[in-house]
Amino acid sequence: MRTDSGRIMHLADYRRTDFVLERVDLTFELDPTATKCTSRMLLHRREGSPADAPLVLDGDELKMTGLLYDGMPMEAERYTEEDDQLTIRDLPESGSFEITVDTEINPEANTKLMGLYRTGGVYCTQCEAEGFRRITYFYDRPDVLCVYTVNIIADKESCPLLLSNGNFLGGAGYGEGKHFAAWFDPHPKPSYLFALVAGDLGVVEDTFTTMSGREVALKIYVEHGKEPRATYAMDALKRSMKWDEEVFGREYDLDIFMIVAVSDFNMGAMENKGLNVFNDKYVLADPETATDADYANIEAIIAHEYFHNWTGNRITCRDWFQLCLKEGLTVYRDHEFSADQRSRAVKRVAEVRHLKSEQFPEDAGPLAHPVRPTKYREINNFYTTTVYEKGSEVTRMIATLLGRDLFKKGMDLYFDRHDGEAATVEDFVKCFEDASDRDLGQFSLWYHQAGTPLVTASAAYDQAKGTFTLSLEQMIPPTPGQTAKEPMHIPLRFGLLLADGSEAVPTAVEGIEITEDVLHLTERKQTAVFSGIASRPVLSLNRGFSAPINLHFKQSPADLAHIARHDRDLFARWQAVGDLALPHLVEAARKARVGEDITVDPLLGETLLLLAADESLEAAFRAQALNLPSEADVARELGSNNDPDAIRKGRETITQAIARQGAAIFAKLFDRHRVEGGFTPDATSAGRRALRNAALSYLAAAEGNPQRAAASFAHADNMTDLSAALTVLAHRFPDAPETAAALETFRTRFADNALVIDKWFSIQATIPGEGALQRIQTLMESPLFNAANPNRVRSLVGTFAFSNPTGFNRADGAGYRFLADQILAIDPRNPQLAARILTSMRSWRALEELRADHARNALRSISSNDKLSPDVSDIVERMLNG
Ligand code: B3K
Ligand code: ZN
Repeated sequence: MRTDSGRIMHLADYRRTDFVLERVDLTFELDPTATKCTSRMLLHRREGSPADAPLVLDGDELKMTGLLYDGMPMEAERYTEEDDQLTIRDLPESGSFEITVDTEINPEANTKLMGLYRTGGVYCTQCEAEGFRRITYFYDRPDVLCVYTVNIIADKESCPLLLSNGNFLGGAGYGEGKHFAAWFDPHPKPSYLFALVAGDLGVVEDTFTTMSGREVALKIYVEHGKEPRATYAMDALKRSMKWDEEVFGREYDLDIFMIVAVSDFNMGAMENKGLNVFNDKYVLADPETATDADYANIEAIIAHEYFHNWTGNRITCRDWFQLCLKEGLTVYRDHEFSADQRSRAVKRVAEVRHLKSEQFPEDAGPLAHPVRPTKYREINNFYTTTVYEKGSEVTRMIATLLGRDLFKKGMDLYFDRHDGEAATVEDFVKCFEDASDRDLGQFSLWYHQAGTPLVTASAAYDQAKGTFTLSLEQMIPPTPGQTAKEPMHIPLRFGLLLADGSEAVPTAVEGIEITEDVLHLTERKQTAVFSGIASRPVLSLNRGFSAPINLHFKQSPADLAHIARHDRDLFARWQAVGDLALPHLVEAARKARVGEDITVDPLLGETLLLLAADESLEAAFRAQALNLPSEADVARELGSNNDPDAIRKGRETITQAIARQGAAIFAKLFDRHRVEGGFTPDATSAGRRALRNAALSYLAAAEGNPQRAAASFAHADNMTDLSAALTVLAHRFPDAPETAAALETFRTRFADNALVIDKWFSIQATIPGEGALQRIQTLMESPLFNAANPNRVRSLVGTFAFSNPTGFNRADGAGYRFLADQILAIDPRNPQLAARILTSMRSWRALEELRADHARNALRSISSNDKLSPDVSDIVERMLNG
């Protein structure tokens, strides 16, 4: 039976189920190709539901082998199985009854990796969003919560380990070489949080004592032999548990917390109650094979999934439209965690870089949608950077508006009021309104209006009057399905910097509400007058990126340089460098396009180098300051008619100029930031490595030969330095013999380590220029390429399409045609993966005409295929028509 549809789900259509599910007992008899699942559900009709309403359960590609009513076979005329639904009629008006559904599942054949599947000999499940219905007929929706008992029967030898959610009840032999285990999860949960894992895995064990003194067993399961690579993840887990107690007052609530790492997974990880399943990329790390970025990701994702235990699991979503309620909030929590564990400013820079490079393009293109959408066709396509990252920014803005104490009060109220419930965004916002007595009605538009607001600012200083006047105007661009927008409540953190670096304190402000250092822009146009300002200040606006907006504020290069040097907000200093650089990069791209000479204002290099050389700043921050806005940033700033080759050429010219200007400084940075002693993944050492490798990259540009990078590659004793050197070699000197030799050394040294080989593919997939496509096609022929492994496909095809602007957007359109072929090849096997990779074309309308034509044709060639999955079909149609 095929799933979907083309059916569109609307928020406005939400209604509760006609029956209440009291509990479910699941029994699995595992077999690679014929697993038996028996589901016994205890139900009763909901008070007020029509007496003749049938029970309608969801299914997807199911083979039902039995159906019982109160233990007796169900009469054929009482049920129908069609359109992925099981409909049962003539059910009692009152009192509980039991429905038993038997299904047979083929985990081996489940290449969609949704529901129950096998990876590396291990049985595992992925149920969010709608995978449970691929296991059995069920109320597979987040507002149906109940307690689960799970019995697992499996071959003892191949599956010594039998895991599910909750606490372990017991186990025993089962005859014929089999054994069984029983688990009970006392916390009512929706089906998307169900998990089962069975197989033969190694384990790292530890314990955590909670704030009320309960001891929790912690276990991380990995492939045998990989246990030592899971110790960092364990450390991150314990720190997350502690942090959530200290900062949010949240305690863990079961006797055991388990993480299982698998190598075939459609996403990063999954927060199943008490039994998280992870892509092994976000568990396994050691200095030889993981970069500092890998360590930081592991820490963040372990924390994220753990934090879901409260924001997502204890309080879940009423329906999938509310996805940001758990995802945006949990991203905010993991961001705060990482900021506390590392450097807050550096973390904020990384977050904003990510937001601008991923979410802003989504919000500006055909796939734009509100943080809280009102309709969807395929829910898996709404696990987007808008729901996650913009959702997190909206939560951050609530914290900014309310201040630390009231935000905490609102969070506590949310946990108290909605524990054990399936809540909505309105429920969440109400808690902050009640806690603060503030009206968040206008603010809530952030959930409902898509598109990145554009704030235009202009300022004037009147020496005679001692006033500083700031005019602000906001505009929210039209997005698919939303043409007219209301003005929003935009909190802008600010400061008025004086010539000596101190800050002006106005005696009065008129025309705008200010709380502490936050300006509240609430109208379409607003003018603020600050009095008592004795000398001309430099305005530092949107400090800390307090609002996720595009800001157009023409500040002179001298003012930006002043902010870059003096702002007390480190983030603002970084932002000022970017703001200084961006117009240069834009201008350079324009000139490159028409063949004009590109000149570079030395102030840019001076400012950048001043920060880079400032020993009083942390190394990680200095590395970020050296990292010029990306080609994608320039494309976004240009907005339309983009020529990726010209953008690259312009950026490259500026990079070269800075590299030459700062050659001596870079050489010093490179020599002085070698990290001595053994590798540790702490933020300080990571920062030193980042700064040193940033210097290496500029030095390679200045020197124009691969020697230094080749030497760095040869001497590297950790993956961060090794992969950084290899990237410089491959990207800057793709044809040098040194590069070929390094790639070969890397491949042979790590041939057995899939996660490292993914890096080998990614580094080559991002080599810029026309030749990229040919290289990708050759790499796909490599015996190391594996089309069945999502990480591998993402590392080559995904990375090429998302992160190689000149290679992918080749002027002849061959990159798009290649991608279209790949999407059609991946889709039948794994629709979610195909749909995700296809979103790499979300900015196609912003390309110059010829490329845009090629892109449109490629999209049409996908769309004209009549066997598309709903996942790909949803994306391609929105991309063409949105
Ligand atoms: N909640 C999961 C994502 C599920 C994606 C389903 N297509 C992981 C996370 O955000 O924590
Ligand atoms: Zn999440």
